[in-house]
Amino acid sequence: MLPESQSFDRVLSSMCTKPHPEAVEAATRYIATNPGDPSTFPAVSRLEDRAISILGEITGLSSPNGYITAGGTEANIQALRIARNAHPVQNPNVVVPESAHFSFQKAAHVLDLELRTVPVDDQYRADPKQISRHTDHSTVCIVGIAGNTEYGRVDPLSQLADIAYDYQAIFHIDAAWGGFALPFTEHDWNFSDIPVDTMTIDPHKMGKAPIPAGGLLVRSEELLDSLAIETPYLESSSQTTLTGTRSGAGVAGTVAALEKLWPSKYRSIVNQQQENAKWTASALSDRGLDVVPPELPLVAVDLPNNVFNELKSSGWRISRTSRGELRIVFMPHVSRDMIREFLTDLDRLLPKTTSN
Ligand code: 0PR
Repeated sequence: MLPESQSFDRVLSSMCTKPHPEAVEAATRYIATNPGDPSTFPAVSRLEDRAISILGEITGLSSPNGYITAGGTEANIQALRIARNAHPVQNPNVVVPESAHFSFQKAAHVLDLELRTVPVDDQYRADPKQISRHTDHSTVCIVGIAGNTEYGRVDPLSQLADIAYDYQAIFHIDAAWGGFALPFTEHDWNFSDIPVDTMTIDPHKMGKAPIPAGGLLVRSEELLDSLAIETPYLESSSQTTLTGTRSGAGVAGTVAALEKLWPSKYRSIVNQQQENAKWTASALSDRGLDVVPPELPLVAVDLPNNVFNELKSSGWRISRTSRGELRIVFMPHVSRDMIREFLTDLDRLLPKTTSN
């Protein structure tokens, strides 16, 4: 017998969450299907079309192309592969803000691209001047982050798109985490707001689909087709995915979650978590702590090392930014009560540990 699986109790660091029960049921039902072989498994293949069509609605893309990936890492690798294929130049490079997720380092390794990592501004957003300074005619892709991993910040995306346009580079947006929150904000971030070519948006993060379910969306069929590899012994003639055999669980779980939650339930989850994030940020400031206030539902706060370690040993699942702040990601399972409990534990530690 395997031990009990873990619950999301006291989990403040994860960008995944408790999936919707109907999505779990759908994922279980389709677990043995393979959307990588659409002629043998047409039902799950139709579901994937449905998933991409709803993700198109969410991201303002009226004839969406793309597929359900294993996660944000695969989607980011594939986006850079599209960019490299679209611009066959010598020594191609990709320009990313330093806030970019480490999956871009993996992508650059796999694709043998030079990764130019550019300093962010004092608000942890990409700095268009710096991005422009690092871009040249061997740049095949500029990446903007719509909800970065450490601070939840949204880059100045239309300015980055302009730079990409000037250099005829692909503009990729990584909305892996932020993509399910941004439709309910004032930000310009999607395909209809700005000329973006490719986008990562992960149902297994804010979308409440079970893992593994990432999303790659591509503006044109030609760009997606640049990934096509012939599959001679399958009935379908080519594959654009990175993986071959894929579980239909990710696809079915995504469709079930999207049909259940888009748009009104996602809207209420996001509004509630924005409120929780604001409330928590001011509760932490009231305690004299240095807080990075939330733009999307994510708060970072400077804590003494020993306090962080004590919280960790008392069962809180927490993680740090590269600068050392504690990160709280307000995923749907993070309730106001959970935060109150966290603050109670924090209050027990703060006076004791900061006074010595
Ligand atoms: N892009 C962004 C903006 C991300 O935040 C992440 C993951 C990715 C891409 C890569 O996505 P996949 O992990 O789906 O390939 N960000 C979190 C991280 O690595 C993911 C995470 C999820 C972390 C659950 C912890 C956890 O328990 O930090």
